[in-house]
Amino acid sequence: PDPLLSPEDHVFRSKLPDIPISNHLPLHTYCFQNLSSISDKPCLISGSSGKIYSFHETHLIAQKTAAGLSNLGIQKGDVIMILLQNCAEFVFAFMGASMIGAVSTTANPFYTPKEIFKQFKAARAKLIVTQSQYVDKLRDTNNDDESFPKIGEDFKVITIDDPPENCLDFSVLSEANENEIPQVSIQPDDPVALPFSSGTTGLPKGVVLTHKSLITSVAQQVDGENPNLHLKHDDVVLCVLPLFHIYSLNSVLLCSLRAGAAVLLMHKFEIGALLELIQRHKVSVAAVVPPLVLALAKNPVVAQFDLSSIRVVLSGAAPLGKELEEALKERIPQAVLGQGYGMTEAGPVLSMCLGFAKQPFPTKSGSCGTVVRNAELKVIDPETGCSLGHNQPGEICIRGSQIMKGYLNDSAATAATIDLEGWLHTGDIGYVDDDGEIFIVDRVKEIIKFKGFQVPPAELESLLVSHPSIADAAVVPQKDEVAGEVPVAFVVRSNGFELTEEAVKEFIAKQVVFYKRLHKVHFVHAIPKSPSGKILRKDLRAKLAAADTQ
Ligand code: 4UV
Repeated sequence: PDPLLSPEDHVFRSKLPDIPISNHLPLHTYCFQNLSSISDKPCLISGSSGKIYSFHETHLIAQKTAAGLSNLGIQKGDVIMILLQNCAEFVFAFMGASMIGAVSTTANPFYTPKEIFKQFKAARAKLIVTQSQYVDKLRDTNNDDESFPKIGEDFKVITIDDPPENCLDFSVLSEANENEIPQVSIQPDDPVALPFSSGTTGLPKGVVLTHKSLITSVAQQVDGENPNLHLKHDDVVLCVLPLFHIYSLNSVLLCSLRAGAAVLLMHKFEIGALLELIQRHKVSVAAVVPPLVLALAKNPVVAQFDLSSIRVVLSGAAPLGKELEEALKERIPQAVLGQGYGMTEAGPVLSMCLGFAKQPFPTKSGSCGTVVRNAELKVIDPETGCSLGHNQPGEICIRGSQIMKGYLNDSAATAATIDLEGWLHTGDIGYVDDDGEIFIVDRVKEIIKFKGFQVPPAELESLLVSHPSIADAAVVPQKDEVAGEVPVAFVVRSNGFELTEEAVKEFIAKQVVFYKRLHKVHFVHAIPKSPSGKILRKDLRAKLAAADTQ
């Protein structure tokens, strides 16, 4: 069949009309487009120090950082790695890089040296902005890899606090002369952000997000006469979710910058500090993940704080149970509580609750919102590829200018995710109800989500089979009350070896960030596989579910 001819497609659209989107601009120009009218308003608030940067200061320091990066040799198209907890410097580095046409790859500072360098190498980063406490990970002496790059020689390291040996202080960036920013011409299709995601299968890959994709995504959320996510100048938006993940980077930071709302930066989650900051700074919009909803809904300490300033709670990155949603509604009755549904590759937002709109629509609990405006969404039968109508579950696909350009240096993975008609296949199973609301019911892709963090099974499987006593292995998600899902392994021992569950768990724990650790190891005689050699994950998941109910 001709892939370009599919007149029968059932396509779902937003209830909001399409709007003109300024996605011909560079991202920083778009985000700071309204600067003159909000210049003195608070832009960034540091939760730990209380320091406030106005929009003018934020823009100026970003410009200085742009000049500083350029002084250090960073040019258009070069990649810098941001390895930071949430802080103002994260914003300066990201926006500064954008201003010179450079690209930011964001990584979790809790990653192990191995995980950091895998991403660093794949992204071909030239410089890392980090905290002094993480620099030891960047000079990992245990690594036997001869090609291991060296600080100062092969790449530069900048720390936002006292720089250790061979590292530079952040002031080389933030105190540079903003008049020395090189003139660069930035095209809409040029990359600006390079988060990593394993997508529907395999290992983490660089997701190329362009100026056009991010502007489109932000505009779909906060632009127009009736924005889908109505952020106001006097809003204080909670930024406790890590900025290295696209959810917080896009829907919290970039959307707030564009809309002129203040961002309250918290470098880590701690319930007491969080509640105290919400109360002190009168947080009005809170972007959260389901485990945070759980804490806010159930932790008794919440009752001691005044949360009456909150008017919007956005939950995303993992399924939110109806019961939990109802429980939080009782605690914060004045707030609109709803979900966003995102995927790194989708730019990331596919759908958002229309209860957040300036002129809100009624919405149902359990829904992930309605497809964003200026985009098309369809649900396809995973077997036939045919698009389905209302209330029929199938694979969710999205099309629009917001989706990624592709995976970095991986045209095969890109072609397997974005089809010839430009539809991005999410690997999520869901349906659209009669009111246009999206409900996610399952996932056909491999990914495991621990508290919204990605755990790619293929990564753990490749580590497992590198163990001399393991012949074969498969990793699948198991449902978990608090984390949503946890990774568990099925392992085939090599003949004649005594290998314990503890030994396997420890072997993995040493090599991965905390949320990728195995919660259980089941020893089996063989891993079920299809004739073509694919792990039958569904069978393994079913096995776990059956064991759970016994
Ligand atoms: O690639 P990723 O880690 O990306 C995300 C992004 C979530 C966002 C982003 C912006 C928002 O405004 C927002 O509300 C949420 O998580 O993982 C993508 C996969 O996570 C699952 C689903 O399987 C995606 O393909 N997921 C994301 N959001 C939801 C979800 C949700 N609301 N309900 C169920 N699953």
